[in-house]
Amino acid sequence: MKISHIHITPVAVPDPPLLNAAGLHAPYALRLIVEIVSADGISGWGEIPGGEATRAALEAAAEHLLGLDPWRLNAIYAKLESLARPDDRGATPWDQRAWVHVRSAIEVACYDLMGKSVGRPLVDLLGGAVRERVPFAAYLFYKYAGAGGEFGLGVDAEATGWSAARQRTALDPAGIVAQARAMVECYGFQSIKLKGGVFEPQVEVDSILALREAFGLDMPLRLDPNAIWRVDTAIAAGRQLEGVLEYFEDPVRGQADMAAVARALNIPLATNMCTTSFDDLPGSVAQQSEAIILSDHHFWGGFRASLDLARFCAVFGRGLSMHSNSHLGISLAAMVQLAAAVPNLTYDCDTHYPWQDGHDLLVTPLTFEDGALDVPKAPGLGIEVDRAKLERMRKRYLACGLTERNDEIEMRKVQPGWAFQPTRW
Ligand code: GKR
Ligand code: MG
Repeated sequence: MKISHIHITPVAVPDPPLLNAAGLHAPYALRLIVEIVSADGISGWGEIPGGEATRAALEAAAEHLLGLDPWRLNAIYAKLESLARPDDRGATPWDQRAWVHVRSAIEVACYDLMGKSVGRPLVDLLGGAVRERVPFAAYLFYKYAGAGGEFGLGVDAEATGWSAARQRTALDPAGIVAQARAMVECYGFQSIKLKGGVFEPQVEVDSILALREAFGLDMPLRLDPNAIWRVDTAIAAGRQLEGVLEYFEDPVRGQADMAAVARALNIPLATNMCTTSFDDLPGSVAQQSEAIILSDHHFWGGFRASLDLARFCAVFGRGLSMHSNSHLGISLAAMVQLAAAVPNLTYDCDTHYPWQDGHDLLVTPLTFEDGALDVPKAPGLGIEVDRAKLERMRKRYLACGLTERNDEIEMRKVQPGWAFQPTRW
C-alpha cells in the first residue's frame, strides 16, 4: 500500500464566547483536517487544532510522505522526526507545539486507512477493545451570551434545552449550575468539569460548592484554573474543596509548584499543562507533580505514543484521563477508539463537543447516551466525512479572517486593554 495524496483542509467551526485564563474564545474554533489517500483509493482522516503555523508544518511534512506505506509507521515517524523543528507548548491553556500535532494527524489518518483496508475498527489495530463504551464528562465554561460563529452574540429566544443554555450567559455560580443542569440533562454526563481561571478564585470555589449542592455527593467534580493561580492561592482554595473535588486540574504552573500544592492538599492533582511530553516524565517522577495525567493524542503524538503514556501511568502509579480542546467528530472518534484500547483509563474523558452543538462534518454525528459513546464498529475510525460540510467549513475558514487561536485579542474586544497573565491570582 502506498500514500498517493495528502489533502490538508483548514476549517472554522462556530464556537460560543467561552471564557478561560487566556481570555475569550473567538467566534470560530480552527481545526485542520487531513485526508491521506492510498494508491488504491482508500481515504484515512485525521484532525488536529488549527492555525497557520501547524498548517505550514503539516504541508512541509506531507510532501515527504508521498509514496510511503501507511502500514510502515516506524518509517513515517522517523521521517517526521527528521523534519521536526524545535517548538514550545507556550504559556496558554492549549498546547502550541506544531510537530507533535503533525505526527498525530498523520498517524491517525494512517490508522484509519489501515483499518479500512482490512475491514476492522481502528481499536483492533491498537490491541482490541477493553471497553465497549467510553464515558465523558460535562465540560462547563463561564461565558458571555451568544452562540458564536455567524450566529454572533445574540440569543435565539425560540431555543430550548441545551441549545438555549449553550447560548445563555453564565458568569456566576447560579449560571454555572443552570448550564450544568442543561448539559447533563441533554447528554447524560456523570461527572462535571468547570473551566476556571476566569474570576476571583473564591467565585470559582463557590461555583464548585454550588454544583456539589445541586448535584449531590455522587457527581464527581473537577476544577481547572489552567495554572493561573499562585501556590498560596491554590492551597487556600483547595482546602475548601478537599472532599469535594474528584481532582484539581492544573491549579498552578510548572511541576515544582504543582508538587508543592500536591503536598499541601488532600486532593489528587491532574495535568494537561505541566507534564505534556515524554521529556517531562523524569521530572514528573522526581517531583511527584501530579497524580493524574490527562492524555491527549493530539499533543502526545498519536495513538502509539498515548499507549506508551498509559504504560508509564500504570508503572508509576498515575491515574489517566483524556484532555480535549474545541473539536469535531474526527477527533472525537479518534479519542473513542483510543480510549477503548486503554486498560487503565481511570476517569471520564473531557470533551468540548457539546459546545459545537451539531456543527460537525460527519455524515452521522456520534451521539452520547448516558454521557458515553459506543465504540464505532465500522472499519477504521468508524465515521464518514461529509465532503459538502467539509467544504462549507473550509469556506468559513477563508471568510472568518482568523489564522491562529488568540483568546487575548478576543477578550480585548469586550474588555479593552485586557492582558493575559500567566499567573494572575
Ligand atoms: O478551550 O478554553 C479552552 C480550554 O482552556 C482549552 O484550551 C484547554 O486546553 O480544555 C483545555 C484544558 O483542559 O486545559
Ligand atoms: Mg486542563
